[in-house]
Amino acid sequence: MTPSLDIRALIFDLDGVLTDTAEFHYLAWKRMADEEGIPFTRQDNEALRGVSRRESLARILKGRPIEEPVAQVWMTRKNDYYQAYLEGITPADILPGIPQLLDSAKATGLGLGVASASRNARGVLERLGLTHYFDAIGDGYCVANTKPAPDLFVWVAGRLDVHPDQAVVFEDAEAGIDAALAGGFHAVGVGRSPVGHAHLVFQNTSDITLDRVFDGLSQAAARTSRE
Ligand code: B16
Ligand code: MG
Repeated sequence: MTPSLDIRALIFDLDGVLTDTAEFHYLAWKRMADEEGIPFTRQDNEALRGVSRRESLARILKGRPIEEPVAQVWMTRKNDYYQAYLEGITPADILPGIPQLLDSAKATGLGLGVASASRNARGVLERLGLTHYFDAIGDGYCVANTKPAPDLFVWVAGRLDVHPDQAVVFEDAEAGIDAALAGGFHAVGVGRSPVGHAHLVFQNTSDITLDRVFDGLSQAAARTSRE
């Protein structure tokens, strides 16, 4: 028998799911790294998806020691560069299919949340014109332990008044899928990063519809119950 799902909310990662700011993060870190003579490539940048600003710096440094006050100065500088790029963001930068997905979820009565590791998340949502869709917005200020810890998703689910197994998380990052699975959420991977351990994966946001999500998650739950 196919287990029936009781989905009441959708929780979206921001960077890489609602919009694609990874290039801006890359350009800002790259400028800072070049100024400090630290090698940093686009490929290195892929490992920074979904992880906090401090963890991003640690991964860029690859074990090279740094005094904490210096780390704080470098991160502030990178964030200044990043925020200059964000000034150019408009609703045209929402990824394809996302407005339709949010509209159909709203019409169906699902709760909607954002769970982003970014401390710039609220500003980005405002620039995209998406803030009004969401009943709960969790960002890099809300919890101490960021992805891959499940804390941020659990925080948003609490605000939406749903249990993790009543919520679907959409994530583009390995750390984000790890976090969703650790929290007991239904996990949907988006894009080409290592998200294959999600319950369901869409290569492009334009492919995501509510019917496909519910069908795909039902099939994943049926597979699990047979194992
Ligand atoms: P900030 P998400 C994450 O956002 C980004 O994917 C990640 O690359 C970034 O380091 C992190 O936010 C922190 O961002 O420096 O703006 O606080 O994918 O969780 O929406
Ligand atoms: Mg992301």
